[in-house]
Amino acid sequence: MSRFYLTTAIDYVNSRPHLGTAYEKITADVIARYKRLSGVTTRFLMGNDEHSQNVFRRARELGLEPLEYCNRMEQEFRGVWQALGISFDDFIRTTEPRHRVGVTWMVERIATAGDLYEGFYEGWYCVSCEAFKQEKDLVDGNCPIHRVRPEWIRERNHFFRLSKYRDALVSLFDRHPEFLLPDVRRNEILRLLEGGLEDISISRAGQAWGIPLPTDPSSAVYVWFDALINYASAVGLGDAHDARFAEWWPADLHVIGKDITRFHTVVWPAMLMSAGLELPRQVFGHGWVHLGGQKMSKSLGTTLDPAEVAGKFGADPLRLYLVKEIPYGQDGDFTWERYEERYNVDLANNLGNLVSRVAAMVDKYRGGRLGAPESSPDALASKASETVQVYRRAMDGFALHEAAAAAFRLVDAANEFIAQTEPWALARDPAQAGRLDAVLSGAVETVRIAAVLLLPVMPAAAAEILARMGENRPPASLRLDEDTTWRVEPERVVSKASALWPRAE
Ligand code: ME8
Repeated sequence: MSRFYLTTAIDYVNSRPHLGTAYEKITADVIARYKRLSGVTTRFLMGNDEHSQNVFRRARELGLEPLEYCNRMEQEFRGVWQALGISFDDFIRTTEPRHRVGVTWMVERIATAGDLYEGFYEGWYCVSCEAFKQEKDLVDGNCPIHRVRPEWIRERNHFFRLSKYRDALVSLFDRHPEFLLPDVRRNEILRLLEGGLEDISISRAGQAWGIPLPTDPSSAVYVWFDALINYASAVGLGDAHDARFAEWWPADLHVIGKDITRFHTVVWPAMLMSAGLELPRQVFGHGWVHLGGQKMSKSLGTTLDPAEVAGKFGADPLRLYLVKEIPYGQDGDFTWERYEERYNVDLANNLGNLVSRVAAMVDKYRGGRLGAPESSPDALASKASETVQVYRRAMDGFALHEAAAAAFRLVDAANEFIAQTEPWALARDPAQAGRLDAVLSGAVETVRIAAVLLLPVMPAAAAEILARMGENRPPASLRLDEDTTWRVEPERVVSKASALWPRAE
């Protein structure tokens, strides 16, 4: 049986989720829901990255123990993810014992492989990136991402022999061009590999907030080395590797932001190679969501609260906007004006209006019940089947925006069909009763198929539309193949209800 193990980056908890971090979880959720709809047994992991110095400092600012602070933040994060309809199956925190077991096991294995050595580190460190910086990376002496001056660090550290894995990584990228998508990200990493790799420090001396390095407990494991292991520790990496590890490792897909592709496609595979574990099959590095053209970042204070945005029209309109308006893999922009405009066009005028019109006509002309029509509108039926194919290809190639757009083209086709067939005119002529049945059934069927296609993107709204169109099976039991095939039902009960998306003025 096919299975799919999908993960997102785990978030630093020094502040609440923002629209950019939410974008990542929403797009990964669309992929997870699409896989489940396709009948693939899916495991979707998310979590929190807690051993960061910024987290420690934030807790102290608030006068809290770091763990107590992280416990509170877990609730904040879970609350936002729930409000956005994110359907993760597991949520890992790096302070959990299961993660510590995995990190300890992995560091010991890497040490046994001869890939750890002691050395002296001196250089710049940006706490917001949690990354060492070279002089050439800085702009006017500042971290170019966070625009703050990095700290100068001089300490005894433990190093990982990353340089040893350069050729193996080059060969990985050669053999598996699909390992890192989209291609722009792949090309960046290939250029980096061409320049050669330096070993990296994987410990921080004398740091209490973190997982003790098993080979030198006075040091903590460097937060990135710690964090990457979450993907494996969540499924039972450790001394005995519980049964879930055999079932779920390697991961099929890591969804991450473009700023952290180097960690996921250079450092992480090298760590796994050193430990003798299988590599993840694919990494997708999505782009940035900007806010009115500005980079969104916690440390710059230019963020937007996703729960607040979802509070305006609901979570599904926000999900649709982020998925459909931003080509997946590229950067995109959010402004309230554009958001409202797209809401009115796609939802109030287009899909929402279609659902209301179709239900109102079935109610008015047929008392809410449709029998089996004598014929089906062939052009509409073939438009539906062609849309399903386009949608599948797009989803399978991670062109989530194209998949959403395809579903909306089917909505357009249904609106045009109604405009052309004029059911209100057919209703005036008793001789056209059979034709009216066919037109109404065809419209309902098209709306039903569009709603199945929209389940991954707009789960709550699509479920509501399906219920209104008389689909009484639970959405989780629907399957892409069977349930997007054109159907002629012996009877459909269609319900009229209030407008799904009132126009925003
Ligand atoms: O990087 N638009 O955590 P994080 C889109 N803990 N994506 C964005 C974004 C934006 N404006 N801002 C951030 C970390 N992201 C580490 C990850 S994984 C083993 C450890 C993305 O809270 C960012 O690229 O800073 C990352 O994938 C995720 O949000 C979490 O960012």
